Amino acid sequence: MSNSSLVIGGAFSSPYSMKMRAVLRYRHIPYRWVLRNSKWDDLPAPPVPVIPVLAWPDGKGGYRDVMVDSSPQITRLEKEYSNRSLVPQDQALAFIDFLLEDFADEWVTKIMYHYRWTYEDDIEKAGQLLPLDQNLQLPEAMHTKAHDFIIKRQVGRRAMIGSTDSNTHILENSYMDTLDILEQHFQSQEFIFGDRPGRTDFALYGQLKPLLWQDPTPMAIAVKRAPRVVNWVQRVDDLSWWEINGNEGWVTLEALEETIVELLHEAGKTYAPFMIANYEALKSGSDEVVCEITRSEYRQAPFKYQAKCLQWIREAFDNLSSTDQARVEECLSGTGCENLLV
Ligand SMILES: N[C@@H](CCC(=O)N[C@@H](CS)C(=O)NCC(=O)O)C(=O)O
Repeated sequence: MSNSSLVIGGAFSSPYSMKMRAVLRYRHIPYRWVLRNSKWDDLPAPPVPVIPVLAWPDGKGGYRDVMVDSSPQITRLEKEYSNRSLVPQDQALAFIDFLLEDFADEWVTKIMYHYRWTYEDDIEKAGQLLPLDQNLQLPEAMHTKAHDFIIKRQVGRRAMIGSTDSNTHILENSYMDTLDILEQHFQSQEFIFGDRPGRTDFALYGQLKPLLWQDPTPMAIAVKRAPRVVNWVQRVDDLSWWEINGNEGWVTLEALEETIVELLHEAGKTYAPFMIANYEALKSGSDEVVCEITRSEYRQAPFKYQAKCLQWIREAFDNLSSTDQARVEECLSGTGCENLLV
């Protein structure tokens, strides 16, 4: 076993694992892929038991450190490797990319979870496939047990993510709107911000891979409604072949495609009110987040990690120069995302 490269421990059906593996592939960073909890998994326990885990070798056959959470993982990789960067040099554009990355990670993930664990065909497919990541030779009786256990646990967590009967139309409408916007975008563009992928591309890919390329209910919708987006997901899975010239290839913020402005509006209608209400609920000690999304009431229990995400966004904005803050404000004005910054 080679212990000289980075190791990523994850699972095939995990959106964030796929996100990070696609980042490593595109960036030409050598890595070893390990299925978490399989016989190849030799990684120490991370601080929080989630995937993907990224582990740095210590040069003596062990690991120097391990970390979780895909956004900070990307940030650390940016510090350690300079080629094929995901972050534009224009700090204001980089901020917009960071914001939309978080929209994908924290909102689109609700849509992903909702479809996978609500409809029978999707539940059944996930229940059959997920246990096999750990062991292809799983004996049949254990496969059945794991299938039942995973389904029970994941369906039981639906409400925690926000996938309830009364929120269903909000999540599903947001899926359709996001597909329509992206389908239109890819009629003239390769990636979200021009001719090279950024953090938003990989975050969207992570959530859209299950939706458009794995789970039957949302996949059937996407093939009819947004075939270009399905094909784009297949591309982003492995962009090691995509040619990059230095720091070139990014759009300028002032010439952002109209479709990306629409995507910001989508985030401003859904993700932004949720993130703000979630933050406020935690601050006031309330046990429920209630907010209005597209004229409907959206409810779920508060989520600590997502309050941290909002804080990171506010810090990133505070760290911009006043010129760049003004450029970001101009870009976000009227989208609903500007409300995140106050
Ligand atoms: N914020 C993390 C999220 C990672 C995460 O939620 N991973 C899920 C699977 S995709 C997980 O490990 N959940 C633990 C569990 O289901 O018990 C990131 O950005 O990577």
